[in-house]
Amino acid sequence: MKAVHSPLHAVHDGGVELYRGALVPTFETPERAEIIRAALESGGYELLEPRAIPESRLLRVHEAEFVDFLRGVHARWLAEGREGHVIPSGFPARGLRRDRRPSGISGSLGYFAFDASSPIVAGTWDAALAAARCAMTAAAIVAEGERAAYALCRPPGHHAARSTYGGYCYLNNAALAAQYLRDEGCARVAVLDVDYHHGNGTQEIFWERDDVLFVSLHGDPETEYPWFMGYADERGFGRGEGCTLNLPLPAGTGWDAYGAALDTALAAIRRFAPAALVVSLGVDTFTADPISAFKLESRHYPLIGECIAALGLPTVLVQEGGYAVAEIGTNVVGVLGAFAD
Ligand code: 6XA
Ligand code: ZN
Repeated sequence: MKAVHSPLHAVHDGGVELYRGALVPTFETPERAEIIRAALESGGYELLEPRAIPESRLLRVHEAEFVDFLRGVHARWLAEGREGHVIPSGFPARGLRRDRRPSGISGSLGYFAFDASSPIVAGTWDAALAAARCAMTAAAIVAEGERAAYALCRPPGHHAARSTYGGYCYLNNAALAAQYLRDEGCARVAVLDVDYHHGNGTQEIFWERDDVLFVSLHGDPETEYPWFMGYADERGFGRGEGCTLNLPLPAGTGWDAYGAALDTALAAIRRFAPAALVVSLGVDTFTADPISAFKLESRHYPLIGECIAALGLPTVLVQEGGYAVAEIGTNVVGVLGAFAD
């Protein structure tokens, strides 16, 4: 099985994030991708660099002004004499105007970001673009006839929406892969998000569409990030009504309840009868994950892979979260094993 990986991920090192009231070293580190890469190498996966897919493909999913902002914001930050990480400090909450983008950099940051946990450094744009290209390259490989391909995306993507970033995510890699498959002729595509956190960005991007099904299993947003989306009553809108399925699960969820919810998710995908599948593959459902509260063990990841592979669909697997770095490689490769040649 082919695995797409770019060394450029390492030029994004967020450094610090605001977490539970403290400025702490970020959980989303370059080491994560290096450990997954090592596990792929020792597992015999064929590692490829991403193709030079044109940046115009990003605009199939993201707004042009958002892409321009992400590309230029760090240089602008420096040009204005600021130092350190680019982090927003104010947001257009209820009662404030969100119909106009302030011209100043602080207002622009609050306009495009939805949290303070996603720092932008000098290399962020290059790494985010490389990750998006990894996902679209994996989609291209599957569109060309491979049964499955894996994209080792870092930074991750599923929180990034059409024109907002947050949750360590800048460009939505999984949504770009799904759209790529659509554009290459797949009539319907399903996105299955098994990351611990709800993929609010992917949901927003496909919210009003009936050609892409979004199904997500995740920690209940009553207590878990991203808090403001991911509830069971969100089902899509307009033509997309019924094409979003959220399965929030309580803290402490172990394999029995998780496996049952996964069966529900897979049944919905079978009913949708897609031509291809994109998996937002987070392994922060692992019991030792430092920011999550499910209780899956390493032996459960091959079971997840087998259940998904049993759909028999051409499948693009896109890396999302997972912060228990000692086990991240084992858990990711555990899922991928079911798709290996
Ligand atoms: C804010 C980001 C927490 C969630 C990141 C993640 N502290 N999303 O793993 O899938
Ligand atoms: Zn996550």
